[in-house]
Amino acid sequence: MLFKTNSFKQYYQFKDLAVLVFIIKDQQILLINKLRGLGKGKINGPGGKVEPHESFEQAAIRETLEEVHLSVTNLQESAKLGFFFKDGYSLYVRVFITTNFTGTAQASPEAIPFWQEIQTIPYDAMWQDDVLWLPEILAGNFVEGLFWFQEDNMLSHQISINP
Ligand code: 6OG
Repeated sequence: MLFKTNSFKQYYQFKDLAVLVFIIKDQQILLINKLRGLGKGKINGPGGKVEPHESFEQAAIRETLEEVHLSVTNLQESAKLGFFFKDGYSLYVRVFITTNFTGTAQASPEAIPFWQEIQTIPYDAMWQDDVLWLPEILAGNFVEGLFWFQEDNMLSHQISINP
């Protein structure tokens, strides 16, 4: 799949497409302990890969329901991120934020959800890129970013805020 970023004026090819969803309630954010897949053992938001013939938004709604049993609406697209791994894998991720949801967060085989104060997001337990863009989108900014990884280690990055 080819994607062009507004800010980097270049096309990039990605192996997989995925989504992340951050639900905000009062001054809290819904995070998960990821139990399987890429980033297993890390803290992240609900999300996962986009299936064929599904839009990014449909994937965001489906993954949030599957992983934490919450129905989300009014998703705001907040970031477009590209990840390139040394082993050749690459992933394009669209990130959504919402304050609109119904249900009570419940664990699934993929995730253990928990509400965290936004002021104390545990960045040390998350992917290394998160601290670079999550505070920006929580502040209402739109982010485009490209990140190069060797396994869990970020080697370099390019970020554009409100491109
Ligand atoms: P599944 O394996 O669950 O899809 N993901 C990342 N998230 C962040 N914040 N940083 C990264 O840096 C990530 N790499 C992948 C996107 C993978 C899920 O993991 C997220 C998807 O929600 C490298 O199907």
